[in-house]
Amino acid sequence: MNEREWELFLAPYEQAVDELKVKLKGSRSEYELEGSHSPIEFVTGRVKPIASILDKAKRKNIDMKTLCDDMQDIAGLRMMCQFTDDIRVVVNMLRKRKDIEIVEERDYISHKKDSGYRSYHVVARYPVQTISGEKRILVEIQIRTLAMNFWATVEHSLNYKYKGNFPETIRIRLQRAAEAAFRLDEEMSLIKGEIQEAQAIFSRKTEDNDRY
Ligand code: 0O2
Repeated sequence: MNEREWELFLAPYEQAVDELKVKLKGSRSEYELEGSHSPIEFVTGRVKPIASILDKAKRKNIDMKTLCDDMQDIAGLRMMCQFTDDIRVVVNMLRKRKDIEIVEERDYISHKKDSGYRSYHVVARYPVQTISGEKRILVEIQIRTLAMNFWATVEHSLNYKYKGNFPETIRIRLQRAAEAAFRLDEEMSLIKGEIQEAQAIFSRKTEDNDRY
């Protein structure tokens, strides 16, 4: 594909990411307006860079003709949660949405990857309205805690540096760090009530200050 063809191919993916970011951030605002704990801390999204698409296609032997069906994460959203329990709430919320059709779920929390990676992946079809009609494209939504996200972000950067071939010491340290992140989530879950109470007081105080 030349530059123009890539631009055309990726346009609906850009649109899907932009639209879903607005919608999912909107859900967070709804919780805030209700004054209840938001299971969504923040939402990010990206369209996979062309170089990464080509790289992954080569690595996984994906034909460019079937790219839109065989590569599920060209459009990617991430939903970060404060607590592990929030992930289930977010997934249930996604299951109830009428604007996406879930085609697959991958639970890398109950079944962590060998690397130590933990996250919950939801693959869904999302209809994008284009001038030539509706395009139902695949989006991958990764749901994880802040601690899981910290680990994955750091590991991803190191992966880029070492191209997947980590020296043994780093591989082991990363696995240990993943377990430490998991334990951090467990510890935080044990004082979830306390934290939420404090956050509610803090946000009321901030609102009062904002009035002046
Ligand atoms: P990006 O966009 O740079 O993050 P595969 O790619 O073979 O692992 P597959 O079938 O595409 O697997 O699906 P999977 O594993 O459900 O989702 C792949 C995406 O999950 C990756 O995208 C990462 O975002 C994330 N991921 C999966 N395993 C790991 C891991 O061990 N460490 C980190 N940091 N992230 C992981 P990409 O393709 O790597 O691209």
